[in-house]
Amino acid sequence: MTHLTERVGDRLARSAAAVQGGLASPVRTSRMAVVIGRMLGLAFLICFATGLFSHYLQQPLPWMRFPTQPATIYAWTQGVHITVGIAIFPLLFGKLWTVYPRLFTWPPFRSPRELLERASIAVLVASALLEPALGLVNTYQWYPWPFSFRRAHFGLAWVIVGALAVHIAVKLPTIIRYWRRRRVDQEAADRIPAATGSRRAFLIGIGASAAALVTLTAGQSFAPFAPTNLFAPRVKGSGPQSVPVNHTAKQAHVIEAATDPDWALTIANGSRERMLSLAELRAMPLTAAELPIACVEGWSTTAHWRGIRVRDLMAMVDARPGSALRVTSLQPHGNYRVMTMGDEFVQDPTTLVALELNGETLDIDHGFPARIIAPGRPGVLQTKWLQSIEVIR
Ligand SMILES: Nc1nc2c(c(=O)[nH]1)N[C@H]1C(S)=C(S)[C@@H](COP(=O)(O)O)O[C@H]1N2
Ligand SMILES: [Mo]
Repeated sequence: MTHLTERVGDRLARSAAAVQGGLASPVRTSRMAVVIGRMLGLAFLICFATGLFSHYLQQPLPWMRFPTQPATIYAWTQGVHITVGIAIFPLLFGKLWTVYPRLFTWPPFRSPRELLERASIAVLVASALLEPALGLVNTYQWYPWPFSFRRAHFGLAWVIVGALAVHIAVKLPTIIRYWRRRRVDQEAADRIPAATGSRRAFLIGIGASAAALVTLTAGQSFAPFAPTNLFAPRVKGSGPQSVPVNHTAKQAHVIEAATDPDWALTIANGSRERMLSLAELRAMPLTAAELPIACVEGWSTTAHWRGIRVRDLMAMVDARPGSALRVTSLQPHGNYRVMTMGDEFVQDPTTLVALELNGETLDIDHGFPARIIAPGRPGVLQTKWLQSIEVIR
């Protein structure tokens, strides 16, 4: 019996070795795995950092304070997040192409260390494939799953970072050994000159795919790329008043409430409450500001806004400086109906209840009669079709 299992084991090991031999290629080297691996590692770290920034802006921990200036800070970090996230695809496929013959190693592990290594790689590969795919689908405004995108994307990000830490720790000797091009490598290349050429071609291929993807999509976030934005879902300068719209007034079921001639904005601080009609708001001193709408989905557009400073409005109900606010939309339901704003944003002199966009009265799809526009915040927090603003602490 033991004899039989040994023979089967031998057979498997030999076939696995044969498969791996057949898949051997000059690009499938440890050096290549390290070269692509460190680019991927950097890309994941950039996405992780910018992703945390975006997540906590939307769901801050009590002690958190955020920069409000430069006003475009979120447009930048989120533009980088989406652009680098898209470039991850060719890097990831290149890396998997380089290392996948190791799938056929037999026996699958020989020591607890190898088991840990392979398990962490399985988790890493699965989550590293799923995470950018979820994000990409999200940029096309398609949410075909029942769970919250942000919570899933956030959770998976920690899984990737954890699995990556284990992977790097386990592979550290290899990483150090192949970090720099080595003499051994050079000698091998001298013997088979074709190998260096094909390795270079492989890397150029990955680089070119990443560059092409970035060139064809980054225009949604970065103006210089706008002329070559062929694939990204959002185009700068499109939409009413030259600003794209995510959810129209019709989709949000607010047309009736937003066009009601008796509409008034409620501002409240405890029992101090005031109602301001559109005419009263228009009669107040208006502040102008150049501010971007920077959607979590990656596109951004800077526009010219005019409206009343939120801090001036709140002073009318004696809100003390340092107050945080709850802003409620006329929208009857939906995730963006209620938004909270920390005091750093309330105090910024460019945080406005906007009445005008690019020199005209707000279009109904941009939040008529009044919307919030604040510097340095994700689009989801730029509440449209305002109903009330209340002090919460
Ligand atoms: N009440 C409400 N406000 C909202 C939304 C919404 O669906 N309802 N969408 C948000 C999102 S996701 C973005 S990106 C911006 C888009 O603003 P725009 O349509 O004026 O470009 O508005 C935000 N404000
Ligand atoms: Mo958005």
